[in-house]
Amino acid sequence: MRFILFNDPHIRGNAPQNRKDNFVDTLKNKISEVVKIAKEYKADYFLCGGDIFDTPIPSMGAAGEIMGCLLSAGIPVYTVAGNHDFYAANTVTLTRTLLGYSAALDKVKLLNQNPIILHKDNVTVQLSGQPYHDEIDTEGRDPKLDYCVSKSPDCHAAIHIVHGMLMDKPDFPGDVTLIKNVIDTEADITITGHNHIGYGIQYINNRYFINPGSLVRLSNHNADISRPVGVVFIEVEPDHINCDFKEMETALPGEDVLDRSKIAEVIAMERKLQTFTQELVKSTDMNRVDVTTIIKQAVTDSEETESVLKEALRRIAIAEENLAQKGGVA
Ligand SMILES: [Mn+2]
Repeated sequence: MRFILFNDPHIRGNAPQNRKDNFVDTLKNKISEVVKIAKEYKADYFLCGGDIFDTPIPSMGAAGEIMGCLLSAGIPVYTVAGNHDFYAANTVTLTRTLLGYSAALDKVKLLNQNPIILHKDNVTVQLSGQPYHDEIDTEGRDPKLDYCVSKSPDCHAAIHIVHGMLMDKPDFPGDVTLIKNVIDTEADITITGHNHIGYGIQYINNRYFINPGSLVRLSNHNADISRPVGVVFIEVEPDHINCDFKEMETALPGEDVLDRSKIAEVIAMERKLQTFTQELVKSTDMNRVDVTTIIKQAVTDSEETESVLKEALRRIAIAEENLAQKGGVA
């Protein structure tokens, strides 16, 4: 059974800051190449680590064209919802997003912790996933809840896809889960999105951990400019698993598509934001500063306040949705 994995394509109708090319054309070229590769490889399934779309409701023209190209391969697409795919880390809002709509029309298949079983010829694969949520990777959360699964003895391989910040090394400023802390998973292949730089294909204790990085370069960080952009071939045979990275031909050199002159500006801005965040954390006893966390920490645990908390989170999701529709944030 053969899979093509691509991560975080962030399909959108406008260009990220500092891209020098026509970004929609670049996305179309990338997805066309993914389709070409999948046909040549005779892939049975596409896998995606989440953030298929850059916002819950991206430009319909661009999304229709690019998704139309992907679906023209006639190969089922399995994915999990990433933080960009829905509002306020609240999966309830998925029904109001393009990803939810695509899933309702069976154009993409959304994975969750209840595994599905795929059969082809004499191979059986268990496939499950964990969408993004606002507790994932945070201190105090048992990472096994999101990253570790049990494998059915009837399967040749178990694959689990998570939209979370799994890393091989702790060199990221925000919430991170390290591979060594989820090494007990029974999944033969753990795939993660979310971290756009990726950590490639790691083979540890007879298990694969894979994040090839996002299908497009979205930031002008040095690591994003210099990394190879590509997909991963995954083949499951009765007694063997094979995973290979393939660099994309349509990925132009980072220098050609990202404006390096803005790097210093971005780094200075990030430093300022980090200092501001640290000050806020110090003065308030909070360890995270996104709005849903602030509200959760402000409301103490009791039955009475639980309904208040739910209502507040519901209203934040609606506010984010309204803002996004007005082109504010997403
Ligand atoms: Mn992403």
